[in-house]
Amino acid sequence: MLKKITALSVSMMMLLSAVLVSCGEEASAPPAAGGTSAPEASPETTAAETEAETAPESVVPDQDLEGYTYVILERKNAANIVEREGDREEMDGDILNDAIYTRNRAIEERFNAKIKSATVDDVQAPFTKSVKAGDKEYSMVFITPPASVSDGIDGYNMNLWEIPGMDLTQPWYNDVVVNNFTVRNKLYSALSDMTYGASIFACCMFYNTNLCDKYGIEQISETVKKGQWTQEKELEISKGISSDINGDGKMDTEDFYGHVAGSTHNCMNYQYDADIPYLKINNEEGTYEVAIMSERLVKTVERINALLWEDNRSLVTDKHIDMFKNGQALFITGGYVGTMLLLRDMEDDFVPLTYPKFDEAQEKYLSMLAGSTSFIVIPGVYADDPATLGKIGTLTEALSEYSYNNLTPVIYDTVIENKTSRDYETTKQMLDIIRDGRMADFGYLTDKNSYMSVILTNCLDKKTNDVASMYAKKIDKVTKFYDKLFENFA
Ligand SMILES: [Ca+2]
Repeated sequence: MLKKITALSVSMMMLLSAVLVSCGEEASAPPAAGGTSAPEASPETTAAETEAETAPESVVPDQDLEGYTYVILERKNAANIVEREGDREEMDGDILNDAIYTRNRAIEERFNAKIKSATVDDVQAPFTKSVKAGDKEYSMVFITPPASVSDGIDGYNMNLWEIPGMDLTQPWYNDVVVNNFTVRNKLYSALSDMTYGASIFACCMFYNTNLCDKYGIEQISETVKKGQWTQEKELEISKGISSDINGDGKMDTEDFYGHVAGSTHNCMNYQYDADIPYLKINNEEGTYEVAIMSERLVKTVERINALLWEDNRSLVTDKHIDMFKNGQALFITGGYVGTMLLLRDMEDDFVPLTYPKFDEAQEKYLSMLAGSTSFIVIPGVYADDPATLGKIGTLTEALSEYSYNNLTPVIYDTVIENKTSRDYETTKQMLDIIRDGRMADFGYLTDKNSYMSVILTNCLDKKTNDVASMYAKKIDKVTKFYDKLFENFA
């Protein structure tokens, strides 16, 4: 059923004037996917019942938490697009605001608890300060993925496997993050549906559906559904459609392209979404292997170099958004799901698109999460306080479950607003695929010194396919760094 949403949150409106923040510009991370496909409606649930008031039956047992106040420390906003994911104090008619408000009040009532959010410009300093002081002022912290990992290693976070009431195998926790970030049975942060940015910040591309019709190309959404959306497919489609539309003999921002990007860094998703992890980790042993150097990487570098620099397929320019909106490119890279809000006044129709697979044999489409995503962290001050920890675990679980069932569908409606019904269905299908493929790469998130994680970008900048020498230059530094890091996980 097509749902028309008219309310638009203030934060979403801000995005319209915001600069497109690319996936990766902020060094972020990508969580993984899997456990987070769209909720399945139970048989007795009708479309009308997907409103926030009617959660499906909960797997979390009701409890009396004796008025416990659950305080979430979080950023005021992320990338000018996501704000106050933890709590909203009143209903204001905005669908997202009201969904968060309704969620929290419903959980408060069920568990006899209070849910509040403490917002700051930067979470890191107040978080570590409170842990050092032994203060129990925060129950939960929303923090960027890289910070969450290093805070864990530095001893500031609880091991999430040891929280009573939390079941990390539930679908409201992203299973790729749970699996890839658990080292020696310790997991210091996770991605939960509690943070709606987890849906907004999944990296994706977009394509112009009118241009497919114009050039006689199959709608890319169909190609995706058939499992045939691959790097080579994009190369093939982009080749030959670029043209010097003003006829001045040079190719620039006045002309037409297969693909536009804001920077080479925007293209990093081609690497991770082609299932080329940086590290392979043995969770039990706590050991690792640098896995990035592979035939897959070499091929990907060759192909994306060709996409960017050969046959005028692409233009890399800071005018990429305007050009795409103006119908001057079939594909645009460098955005995430929330970028749809930036594009909504575009005249042509557009649809979000997962990045291509390496080849058709790749098991599933992947979507790296942008660094503006928040992971959840529980402060390490509760280690000797199992009673409070149990309350925190219960509320975290209940909030995550409720969000998975009732908040996530609302987020889609917010970004899909104003679509025609034809595009609404296609867009929703593509968003489901993107959501289902969300992933984070442990090496990408933790690599602070070597920039091995962005080896594709480095090759694109230098317009070289010589991945091997790039790798050779960095591998010693990388090994030294990770030997130490994994030692510290002990
Ligand atoms: Ca020209």
